[in-house]
Amino acid sequence: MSVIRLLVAVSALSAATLSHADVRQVTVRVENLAPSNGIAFAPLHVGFGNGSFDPFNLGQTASAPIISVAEGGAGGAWQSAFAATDPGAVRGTIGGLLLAGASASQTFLVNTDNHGIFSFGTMVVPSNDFFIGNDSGLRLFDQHGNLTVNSLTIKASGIWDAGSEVFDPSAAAFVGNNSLRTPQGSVVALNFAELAAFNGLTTAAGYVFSSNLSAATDVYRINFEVSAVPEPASAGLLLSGLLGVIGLRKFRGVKAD
Ligand SMILES: [Ca+2]
Ligand SMILES: [Ca+2]
Repeated sequence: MSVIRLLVAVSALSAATLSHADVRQVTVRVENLAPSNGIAFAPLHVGFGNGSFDPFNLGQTASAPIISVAEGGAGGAWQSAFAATDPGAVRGTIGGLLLAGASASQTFLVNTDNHGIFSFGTMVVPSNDFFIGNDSGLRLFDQHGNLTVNSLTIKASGIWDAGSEVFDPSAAAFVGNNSLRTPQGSVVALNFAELAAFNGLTTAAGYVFSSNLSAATDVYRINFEVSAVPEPASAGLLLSGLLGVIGLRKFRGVKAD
């Protein structure tokens, strides 16, 4: 390879590095704010997409993706439907079972230009089919790639009932046999009052449940923190390697072909 070709390669490398200007490192931190011995949350399913994935709507029958979140928390259909609708989305699942007072976090590389819309969902336990999630995608960045939303706090009044499984403590996750279910055939609605019907039951984590919720009780927080993407170490190494080759050829008097 000639020195000129090497220099062209170096220029291309610089251009590739510059094209990462719209990519941000986003750390998502989640926290269960509910009263102690109250509600817990399944791992949080998240995605940064283009806004095309919309798993549920208030007043409509719950889709299979949101049922997979609301009835058991596994969210497999939520993740696969997200991937099918928006193949370029960055998706993940944060934490494990999140008891009151607990937190968890995960970092994602997000292209703020075309995948800056945040979607989330997770099951509320104990319940048959309750969840938190956003009915509409949340745009996190402005046109310059700056974060415009630092945190989201969800109140008890923002807890959804998927309307897909009949209330039955013996079939409810965290207090009963989650593999049992009776279809409800209703629609997605806001509902936190039903959670009090689980009061006094012993949970899978060993505590006696007491919901202690009013509409204004904060139950969950999602924080976003952004940092610049570090220069890829591999690109730096490649660059110094190319420059090294140029130097070595000059030192050896290798003729440029
Ligand atoms: Ca929706
Ligand atoms: Ca229900």
